[in-house]
Amino acid sequence: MNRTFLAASLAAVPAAFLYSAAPAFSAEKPNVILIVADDLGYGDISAYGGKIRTPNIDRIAKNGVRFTRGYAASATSTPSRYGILTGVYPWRGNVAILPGDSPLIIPTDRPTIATMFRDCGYRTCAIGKWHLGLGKGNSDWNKPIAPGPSEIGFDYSFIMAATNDRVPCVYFSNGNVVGLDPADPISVNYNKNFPGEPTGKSNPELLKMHPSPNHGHDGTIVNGISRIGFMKGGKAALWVDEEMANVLSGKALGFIRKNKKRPFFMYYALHQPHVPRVPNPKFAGKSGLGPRGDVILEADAQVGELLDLLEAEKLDKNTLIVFTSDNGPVLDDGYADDAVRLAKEKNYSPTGGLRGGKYSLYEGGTRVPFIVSWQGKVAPGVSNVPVAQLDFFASFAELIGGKVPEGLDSQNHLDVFFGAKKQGRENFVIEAQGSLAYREGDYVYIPAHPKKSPVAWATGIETGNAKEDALYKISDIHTPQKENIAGKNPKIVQKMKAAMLEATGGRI
Ligand code: NG6
Ligand code: CA
Repeated sequence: MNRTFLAASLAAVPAAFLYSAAPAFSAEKPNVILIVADDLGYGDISAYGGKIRTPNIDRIAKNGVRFTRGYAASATSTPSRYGILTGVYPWRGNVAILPGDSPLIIPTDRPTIATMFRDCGYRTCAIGKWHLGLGKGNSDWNKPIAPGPSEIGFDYSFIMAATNDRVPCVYFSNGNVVGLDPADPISVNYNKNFPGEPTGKSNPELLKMHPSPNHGHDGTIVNGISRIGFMKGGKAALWVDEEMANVLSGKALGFIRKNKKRPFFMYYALHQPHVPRVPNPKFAGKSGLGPRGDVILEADAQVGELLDLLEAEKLDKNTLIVFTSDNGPVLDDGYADDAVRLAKEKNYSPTGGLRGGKYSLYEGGTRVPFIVSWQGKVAPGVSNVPVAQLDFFASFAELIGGKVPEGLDSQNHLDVFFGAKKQGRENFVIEAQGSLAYREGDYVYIPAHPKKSPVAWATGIETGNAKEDALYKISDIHTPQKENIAGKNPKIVQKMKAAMLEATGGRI
């Protein structure tokens, strides 16, 4: 289908008039940069009213549509990212948080958002956090590891295998550990330590950042920080957390410089503010909110470097940028970095007042910063139409003339992403730690999950798993979800339950 876009000089005109819904045009091929932060909350950036100043992320918002009801598919990383890349609900395959030695969970014969872009003539890359598994299992980390990003559509990748709190703490470029000395091979084990290797548990005196009680994170020590899991060797290849932003930024900027003459798709998965939060000294102590706030400043500066390069290379008008987060925020996710105390002291809400957070079926789990900008094409503004990251696949396919395979859950809502339409997805199934909830219209229905924990272990976050069905109205921006209105509205509950069963094929 073809479309006509009008220029942003008409920015004063409401978005709905700027983007004509139906007319014919030939597919345009802007560069697309999809920035996905890690555990960044709705209230963590200033464009959303947060206290931490994020002028660069706000630059994207200033030029784009800022969604007040933008959703990740899941309240944790692996399933959320799986949804973005495959366009399929992660709960269909029971996708959950992966250890760092997991095999790739996306079948290589499955079309992904990256193969879709590549088939349309784009150069594609994945930079930063991966967390979708690598190799076939039982990997020899000292040899090229496949399948990985290259086998599911990314021409170039520079990634960490899982999370910054999990071994192996090394970067992988196109399937190879970067900077590996063959004389010092890497071994990884998620069950037991290697004899004689220090851990956070046995050698706390070696730590510069300590694990919180009752979380884990007391395995192998890398850069003075103990991680989840055990690894040995690869000393020359180990990452330095303080430098991670610079390293990833260098790779992202390098990719753009190299591919500026052709359309490119960049999946840019920032590592902040996931634990361990270790800012570059440039940002340490600058936010007043401890390391968690400092690394958000760092992430913002990283985004600034990207935007500056796009401007310098005159690519800014030809590049569609999405900024979002894989799931909601958490204060204590495993390290004693003072985030809880400082948030309390400064009355800081990383969810921006939304209930719950990471791991939660409440809004704080999946309702995240969600900005879409394309200068001159997308009329800047704020939209309260519900949108989902799951829909990037089908929507970008619509934009560039790409193929959407049969059977995806991803839907084309390009008009909504561009701020034009008032009607988006009819419904959306949310997942958190294997539990599901159902959103339709202004309501969210959280079925009773009586056997599951109401609190996400020592994070203290309410999961939304309760003994009874819950119904909440979520029409306003700062949805507190204080009152469960299920009891007063049995008919709506019944309707929502039936609709949910239909949407999930019988799963509740
Ligand atoms: C949890 C970890 C948490 C974090 C999370 C993954 C424990 C107790 N907690 O299992 O620290 O790593 O996994 O976060 O192990 S995510 O953003 O990648 O989903
Ligand atoms: Ca995350």
